[in-house]
Amino acid sequence: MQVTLVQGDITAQQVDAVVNAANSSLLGGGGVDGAIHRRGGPAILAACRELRASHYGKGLPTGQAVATVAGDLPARWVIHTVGPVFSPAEDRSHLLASCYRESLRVADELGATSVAFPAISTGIYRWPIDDAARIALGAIRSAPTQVTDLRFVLFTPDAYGVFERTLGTG
Ligand code: AR6
Repeated sequence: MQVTLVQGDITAQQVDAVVNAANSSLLGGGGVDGAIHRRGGPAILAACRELRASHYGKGLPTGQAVATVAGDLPARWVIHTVGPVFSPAEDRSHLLASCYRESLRVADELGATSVAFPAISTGIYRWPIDDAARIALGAIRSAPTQVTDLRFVLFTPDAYGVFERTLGTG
């Protein structure tokens, strides 16, 4: 598996699947989630509503992942995963690692071999970027997957720099 870092907007990535840093409702939000729904158009929200009406009546639990169509995005699928909200009082690292592992498991089920990830939980959910990069890279390295092209798409130069350093030292 080749791991690459990209600085930019995840919605522009030409990959089989882009991962969305969603919330349990699957019905949209800000950050990456807002950008994916805006650029991808209403087909994604319609697919999410169907998931809520069928398998995920109570929402998608934290640490799990599920796929939908990608609407107008260049990707074929969106893999929605729900990161944990950072807590200084409770170690939720296993849930953050689970987002990466479960997203790759869903990618394998789809037959997606190129996947773009955002830095899950590091925005609205406030996870410190250094720690999140360490957990993300550790999780994808140890995951059994058929994905051959894995990209982390970092929105800011700072986040890119942190992932670059962590990739170099990990
Ligand atoms: N492309 C790539 N990265 C981005 C983009 C983009 N277009 N936009 C933001 N980022 P966040 P979370 C970065 O907040 O912390 C939503 O409301 C951002 O700088 O998108 O997991 C959901 O519905 C940060 O580094 O996700 C949930 O309620 C990273 O992506 C909640 O936010 C993740 O930030 C999830 O919060």
